[in-house]
Amino acid sequence: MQDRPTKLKEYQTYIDGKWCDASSGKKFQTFDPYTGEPWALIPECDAKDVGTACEAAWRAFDKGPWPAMSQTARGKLLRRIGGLIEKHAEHLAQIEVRDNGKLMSEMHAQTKYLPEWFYYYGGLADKIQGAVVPSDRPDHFTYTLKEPVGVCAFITPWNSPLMLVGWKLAPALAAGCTVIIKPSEFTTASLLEFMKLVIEPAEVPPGVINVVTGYGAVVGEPLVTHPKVAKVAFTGGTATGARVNELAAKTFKKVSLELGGKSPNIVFDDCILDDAVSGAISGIFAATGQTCIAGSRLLLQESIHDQFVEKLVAMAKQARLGDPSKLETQVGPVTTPPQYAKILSYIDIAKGEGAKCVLGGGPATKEEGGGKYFVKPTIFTGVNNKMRIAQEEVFGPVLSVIKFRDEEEAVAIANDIAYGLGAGIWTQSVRRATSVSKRIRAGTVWVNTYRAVSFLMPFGGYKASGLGRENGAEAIEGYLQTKSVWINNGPGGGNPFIMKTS
Ligand code: TXE
Repeated sequence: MQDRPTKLKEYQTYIDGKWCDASSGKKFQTFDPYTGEPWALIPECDAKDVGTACEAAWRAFDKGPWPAMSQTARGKLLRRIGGLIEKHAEHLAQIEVRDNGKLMSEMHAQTKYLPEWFYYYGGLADKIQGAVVPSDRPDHFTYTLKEPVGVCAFITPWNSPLMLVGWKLAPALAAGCTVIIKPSEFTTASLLEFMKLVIEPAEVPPGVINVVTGYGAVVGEPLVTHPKVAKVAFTGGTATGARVNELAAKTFKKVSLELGGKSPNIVFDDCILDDAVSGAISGIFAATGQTCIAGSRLLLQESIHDQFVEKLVAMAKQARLGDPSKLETQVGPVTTPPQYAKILSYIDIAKGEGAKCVLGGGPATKEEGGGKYFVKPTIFTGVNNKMRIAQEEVFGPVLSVIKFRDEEEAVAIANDIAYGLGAGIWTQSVRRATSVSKRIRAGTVWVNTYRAVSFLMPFGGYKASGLGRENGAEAIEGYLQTKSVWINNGPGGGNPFIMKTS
């Protein structure tokens, strides 16, 4: 078990290559969701600190070592960052667990995998190139340049704090952007440790990566509206994403949004049943259901419904709740008090709507392995797709089971939702796998697996689940803009009052 000291650790934030307090001198507490106790103090920044960070990021983008650095040197720097994350993966995972209550087994896997993003985008840094474009007029030479968009603001959530920063940071640095990161007020510490253990020793020039810590609207809104910010990359809830998009539009910023989901996990009667049961569990109870890709709507073909539910309940009942820092724990606490209240309120809503609770259905007691913010793995059957429990994101360990007759009905139910982030399909038929994957309106479809992500595969949402893509070569495009250059090697002249066409 990790050591849990009682004295509060004091953090500073990192702006323009220097460690500093908030300009107001204020600090706020961050909590360990397992014990419910505060464990660290974080600077409470405001619009003034945002202004300082934006100016620093702009200076670093405009002059100094960063824009002068070759793409190859940037690639090497990214690989150095990757190496330092590997070195400190264990420690970073421990901080994540203390701050967000996710399982050590999961957070360690995440911090060990995170270097791959920096190796991959480090490798791509000097493959970013424009093109020589054929010209339709004699004497003209035309080409394009791929240039960084400029200063980027990242606003990130509490569910996978470092990983979701890494998904943005690696392609942005590879593209040559500078960055300001506003982490969630619930889970700031791992990013500050990352700055100390990784970014400083990697010798990233001052102003290239800045952190402004603090509350959502107080720090987030001045960041999203600051004139020096050219792009906002946001991961969080759909309502906040809409607000960010609206604010950013006023100054024509580029925006990428990775928002919520209500993903269908569809089980056909020709699947390998035990694999699908395990896939359904991983879809909703892993990470205590606090993932945007949670398979929170389990669509079961009616011919296997009863048998499947029986196996599912039997397996979910075995889940070991407890201290997230212990490797044997399978379900940990909910990360934030508002999230805990939200999950419990949705359990009440589901009961009120007439769904049948066949497992869990409330807080987990100490005897059941729970603690302050624990919700029992909960399964509702008899859900129809019109109910709120089927349509709205709970972001917790609450599964809605919906019956379907055939492929046609499964696709109709899967798509009858505002979201479109992920979907699972369990079948042994290649025809069904390819055809249903094509018809589902979601950014990712997993067949006979669930929750797989990689630096190589684009990730993002259809519909209300977001805009743009993270990961894969495509993500770099979000941090670049194209410049067209025309060079006239011939005589000037011609009619100056008309557009120059060929
Ligand atoms: O997220 P918020 P919350 C979903 C999930 C959850 C709900 C609310 O359903 O129950 O969102 O969670 C910053 N201007 N997801 O309230 O508010 C905030 O400080 C600028 C899905 O925790 O979206 C934090 O850094 N920024 C999700 C970030 O936005 C603002 C992950 C996300 O917080 C702001 C988390 C404002 N006005 C929640 N208000 C996913 N896609 O994985 C807040 N923020």
